[in-house]
Amino acid sequence: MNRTIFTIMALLILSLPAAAEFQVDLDHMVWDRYYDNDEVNAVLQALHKAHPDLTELRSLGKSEENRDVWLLTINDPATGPHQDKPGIYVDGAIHGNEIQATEVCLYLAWTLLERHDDWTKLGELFARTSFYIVPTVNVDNRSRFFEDPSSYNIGRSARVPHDDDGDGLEDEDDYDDLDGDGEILQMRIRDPHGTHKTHPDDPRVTIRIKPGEQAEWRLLGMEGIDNDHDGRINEDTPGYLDMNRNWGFMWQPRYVQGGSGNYPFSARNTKAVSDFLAAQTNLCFGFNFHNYGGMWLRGPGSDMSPPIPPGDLKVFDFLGVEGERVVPGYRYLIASKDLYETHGDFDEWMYQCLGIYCFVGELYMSSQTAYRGRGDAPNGDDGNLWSRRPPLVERQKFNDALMMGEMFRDWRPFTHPTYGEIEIGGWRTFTTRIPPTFMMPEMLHRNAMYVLWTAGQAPRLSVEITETKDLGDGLWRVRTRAVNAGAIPTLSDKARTMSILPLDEFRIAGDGIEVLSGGVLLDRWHDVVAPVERRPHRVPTWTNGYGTREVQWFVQGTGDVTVTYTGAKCRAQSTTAALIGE
Ligand SMILES: [Ca+2]
Ligand SMILES: [Ca+2]
Ligand SMILES: [Ca+2]
Ligand SMILES: [Ca+2]
Ligand SMILES: [Zn+2]
Repeated sequence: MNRTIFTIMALLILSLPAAAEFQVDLDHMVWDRYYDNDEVNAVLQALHKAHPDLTELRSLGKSEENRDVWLLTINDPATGPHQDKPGIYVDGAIHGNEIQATEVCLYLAWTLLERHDDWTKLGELFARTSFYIVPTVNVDNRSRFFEDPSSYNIGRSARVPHDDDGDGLEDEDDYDDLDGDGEILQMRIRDPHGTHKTHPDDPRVTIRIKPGEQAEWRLLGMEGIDNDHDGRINEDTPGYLDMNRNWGFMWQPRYVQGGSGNYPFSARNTKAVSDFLAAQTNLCFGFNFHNYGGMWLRGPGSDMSPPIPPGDLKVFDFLGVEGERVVPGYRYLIASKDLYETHGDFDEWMYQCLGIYCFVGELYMSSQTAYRGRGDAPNGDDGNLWSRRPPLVERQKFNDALMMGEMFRDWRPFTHPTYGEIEIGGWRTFTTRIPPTFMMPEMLHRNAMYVLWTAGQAPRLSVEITETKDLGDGLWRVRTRAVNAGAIPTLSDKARTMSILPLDEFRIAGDGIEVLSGGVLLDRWHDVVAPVERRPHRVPTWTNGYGTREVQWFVQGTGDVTVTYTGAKCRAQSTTAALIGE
């Protein structure tokens, strides 16, 4: 290269203004936008830096493409170590294209850390609860959603290479941004013998013809060419492993459950997250945020799964109904019965293997893009009325009135190497499964507040000694009671009946006493006790949501006695009384 030209070019490059660095300002966070992976990480770092005592930020592991899967632990150590308190786990974007799930996690973390000093009740909740937040499980595809030409339907899977079409090559025929507009949109071709026609009320809308009608178009799928010249287009896109079919309960091979992977936890991210969760025995509730439908989903996810015990159903139902209130429009549903059957889901594994209650939160309802006045019927039948999605003509009216038409890319001609003269257009990347940004703040707030409401239902025990009865000759009857002020039991029925975790313990201790017998007090009026056989100073038990647990001991001696209740998912509680003879 000519030296002068090189110098001029170097000067030109140097004189260009640097790309605006993203600066996190925690005091003025903006929530009507989407944060890409680098920005999410910057917010996490900023939260950690601003609250080093209240947070731990650590990578659970590296993804297929070597990105960190970050866990932000939020806990006030002044009120105890995080593992000694009931824990709430929240994650997002296990499907990489479901980007707003990450934003809910981020908003939750920000609310907890930035507002617990301002809101008294949040401060109380903050003091007694630990939060574990993994904003992005599928970091690879959520990153690529922003970086690569994309579509709301592209990027669900983990980027584990896979030969989808069995031609010996992996991931060889991806989508292509043919017109270079940075998005992967629809292709259509004019064809009188095709399947679709233009909607009479809106020329942008292409609808399926009814039998006997004259066709005008044939849809050709998403933008792409036959990259490997095998006669098919977009037949082997990167991936495919669905991280939400890769968990180790009722996992099924690919011929039963598409996308399940070669074996459970074969995706690096699911393995990393599961290792953390299995060791975190204080967790009492999990949220797994996805992006479509407006639902709080619980298991069973599959007809093969065992039924949920009645006690746990009560807990799910109580919490789920409240979830419908906090986020209006959401429905509390059973995944396998009300939606469809799946195998190897995250929430199923959480509940069935770890005994931790879990909801899938399906954020955003496209019914929110309806455009109707009082008494208006749905506008423009597109044959899609079974769903809650407004008809396409109506969505276009919403698009025009509220989004200046920016949600849809109008059809534009393109010369395709295989198809010839075609058109490219359609609903743009940040639409359809993703809400318009002006709807974000309310969506984030309502969903985060529901997580906090649920956290407020975590086991919260108090213990009291209800009786110290002097029976003479240094013999005492001591009765004690634990009261759970939360709706969530100290152990789920699943965890307890399947012995997933040891039972909680009520203990009595005192320097001057010998414990003769002890057991759960079943009926205090008729003295019905279920005595423990060995080591009577410790009575294994649990306490139901909004429930009580009473325990009785006979002890010999005098002096102070202390009763203590300990359990994996509740803060230890104790109280003391003096046994002093007459
Ligand atoms: Ca292939
Ligand atoms: Ca394009
Ligand atoms: Ca091909
Ligand atoms: Ca191929
Ligand atoms: Zn999903």
